[in-house]
This record gives sequence, structure tokens and C-alpha cells, in this order.
Amino acid sequence: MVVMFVDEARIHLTAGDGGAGCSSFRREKHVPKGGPDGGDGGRGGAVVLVAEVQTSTLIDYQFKKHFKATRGTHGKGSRMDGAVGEDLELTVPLGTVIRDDETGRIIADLTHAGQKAVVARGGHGGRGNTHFATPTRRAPAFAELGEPGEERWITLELKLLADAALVGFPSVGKSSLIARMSAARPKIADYPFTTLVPNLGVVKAGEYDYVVADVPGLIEGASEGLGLGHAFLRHIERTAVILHVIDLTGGYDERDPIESIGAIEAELSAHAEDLAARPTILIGNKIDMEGAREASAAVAAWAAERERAYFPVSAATGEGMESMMLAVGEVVRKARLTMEVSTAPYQAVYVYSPPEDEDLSVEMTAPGEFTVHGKHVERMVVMTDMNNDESVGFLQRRLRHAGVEPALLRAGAVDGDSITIGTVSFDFDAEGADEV
Ligand SMILES: Nc1nc2c(ncn2[C@@H]2O[C@H](COP(=O)(O)OP(=O)(O)OP(=O)(O)O)[C@@H](O)[C@H]2O)c(=O)[nH]1
Ligand SMILES: [Mg+2]
Repeated sequence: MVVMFVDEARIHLTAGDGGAGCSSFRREKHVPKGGPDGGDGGRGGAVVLVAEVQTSTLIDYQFKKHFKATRGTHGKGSRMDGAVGEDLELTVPLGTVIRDDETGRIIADLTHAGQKAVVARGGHGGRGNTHFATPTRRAPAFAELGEPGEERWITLELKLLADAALVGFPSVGKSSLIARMSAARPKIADYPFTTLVPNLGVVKAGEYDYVVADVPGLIEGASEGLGLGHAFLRHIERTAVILHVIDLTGGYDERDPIESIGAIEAELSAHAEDLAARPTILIGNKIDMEGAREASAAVAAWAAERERAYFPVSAATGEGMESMMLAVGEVVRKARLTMEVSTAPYQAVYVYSPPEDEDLSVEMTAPGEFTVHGKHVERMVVMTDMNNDESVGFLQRRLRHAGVEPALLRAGAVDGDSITIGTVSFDFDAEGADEV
């Protein structure tokens, strides 16, 4: 049995808007009106999710919910193009599934280190007026607006595997420790085998975050199936780091703390050889209790002789917890460095954007009212400066070119009907469109 629990976060992403194109004309001495020289707007930055080994939880996304990439800057005269907006990269743990909230569709499943998913695409920059010059229109006094960046709510979902497991005899305080280290709230009681199923908690300590499992107490013979034995030793197999907890008071069966270390380690290595070689941190718990400091000094000396990491703590008072949690974070970080990493650098698994050549369609929403759908035409509209007659005229021709007018006529639209494309509505004027 491998215990997993699901970490989830819902976040809102906004890609950068494209910068507007510029409408400008060359100015030279003695030349009354030079040709158009407006530069293009820069593309907006995208929001990109990157799978990273050193991130193991979605904890960062529990607090901050809104993320925005920078916009492209506007074009300028003298054919100066605007700067491209910077992509915003958000790191997520390996195994993060990204879902689009609106459609429920899976956008990406990032399983390898370095994999990237463009989740919100930056808007195109508007074209400057140089692009609209033709032999018959030498001085186009309009430019395109920038396209707004994509924006969406997504849900991140991660099935967690523990980085570290708290192991030890019953009642040493494993559940009390996870309760101190994380938001996990397992049952704690002064009798052995309180914990029957593992609990997982997300720990945040300094710059580290990692997942800790609190597993049922082990007893001698666990490796042969005694107690809750086998099932949980199997679980420990999958964790990179072992947090071996000892009760400095001797615990319910008055066991010598140092002897108890050997007893548990014998069970671990009897179960699987390599468990004994796993990075291990010894945690002496209940330092607040009578006689515990003397016992701790003995364990500390024993550990120092063997160059083993040892931290005396109290889950009850919090003493020693912070430095122990930081040390665990560091060992987990090192353990992750040896994890397999995809050799393919920066592989984009999925670029979120519907195909550009999506079919154009016309929908009658009410008698005399029509809505035109189509990514391409919607983009034309949103990038048009509606306050500029010349650019509106240009839009009309482009729409006709894209087949909007025949599609409207086929759908039964007549002069004067209300037409909506994206955010803009206007009256249908088939005749007028012809004249432009
Ligand atoms: N004084 C003191 N008591 C503690 C401390 N940590 C745990 N305890 C007590 O020790 C008892 C056992 O604690 P648990 O956290 O349930 O121990 P456990 O290791 O999870 O036990 P099992 O789930 O049965 O294996 C409880 O009565 C706790 O209140 C501590 O640091 N100081
Ligand atoms: Mg417990």
C-alpha cells in the first residue's frame, strides 16, 4: 500500500496583453508627409507552469491565488517595435495535473522535471500602420490594438507521496510531531497503536516544503508481520528520508532509548536491506519531561560517535522543532537531487490555445440579432480601434474577406440587424460594407 493524499489548489492566471501598434508618419525636414513608420506592439508574456524536482507540494498556491505575466509595450514611431512581455514561470511539483476549471479538461500532466505547459497565452502585439499601406492607401492613419492575454482559472492537483516518514515504537509521539510540523490533525493518545492508518502532512520550514508521513508504531517482529507490520514498512520503502523517533522517557514499556534505536533499525533492515541505508534523522522526543535531558545527553553522545544526525525536541512545547524541521528539509532536498530527472530539457507538453482556424459560425440569438463566433474574427475585432473610422473600415473589409458577410446572409441576416462579434455590436450594413 502506498499512501497518497491529494493536494489541490485553484489559481487564476492572466497572460500579458499585447502592446498596441503605432500609427505614425516619418517626419523629415522639407518632406511634408513621410510614409507610415509606426512600429508593432510587443507580444504579451505567457503564464507557464514548470515541473520542478525541488518543489514537492502546492502549498505556495494555497495563499497566493492570482498570477499575471507582464504586458507587451506599445509600438512607437520610426518603426520601433514594442518590447515583448516577460513570461511568468510558476514551479509545480512533478506529478501535478493541470485542469481548466471552465471545461474540466486536463490541460497538462507534468510528470518530468523541466516539463513546461503554457497555460495562458500572451496576447499578440498589434501591428503598426506600416502594415496597412497599399498602393491605394499610402497613408493609413490607424494601427491595431494589442490582443488581450488569455485568462483562466485552473485547478492544480497533486497526488502526494511522502518525502519522509516518522517511524518508531508506539506512543513515542509520532502523531504529536506531525501535528506540530504540519496542519495534519491525527488522533493522539497515551496508549499504543493509536494510529492505525498513516497520516500525511505538508511541512513548510524556511525555504523548504516537504511531505511527512506519520505511520503506525512498529514493534519487534514487524518485519515478520507482527503488529501492523508489513503494510507500513512497505509504505516507508517509498520515502526518501526516515525520521526515527525515540521516546526519551523510555515510553510505555520503559525501553532504554539507545537500545530502542537498534531494535527499530533491525526491523527496518530485516524488511529491506536498503531501508537501513536510507538517510535517517534521529529525533529524541519528550525532552520536556523529567529525566529526559539526561537521557538525551546519552543519545547525543552515542549519535556523535557514529556521526549520526540527532535532534532532541518536544512535540508538546515545541522546543527544538524549528531546527529539526530545517534539517529534515535539507536532507529531503539532497535526496531529491539524486532523483531521476528527464534528460529532455524544457519540453513543452501542451500549449493551451484552441486552433486558430476554428470554424466560423453564426448564431441567431433573437429575431434580428446574430452573434458571429470564431477565434480569428473575434481577435480581429478586439484588436480594432473602434474610435478610428479608418480602422473600422479596415475591419469591415477584413471581416468580409474572412467570410463573415456571406455567413450572415446565409443565416438570414438583413440590413439593420444587430451583429455581435466578441465584445462589439454593430448594425448589419451589407451595402455599406461593399463601399468601403
Ligand atoms: N510530555 C510530552 N508528551 C508527549 C510529547 N509528544 C507526545 N506526547 C504524548 O505521548 C503520547 C503518545 O503520543 P502519540 O503522538 O499518539 O504517539 P504515537 O507515536 O503517534 O503513537 P502510536 O500512534 O500509538 O504509534 C500522548 O499522550 C502524547 O500527548 C512530548 O513532546 N512531551
Ligand atoms: Mg500515532
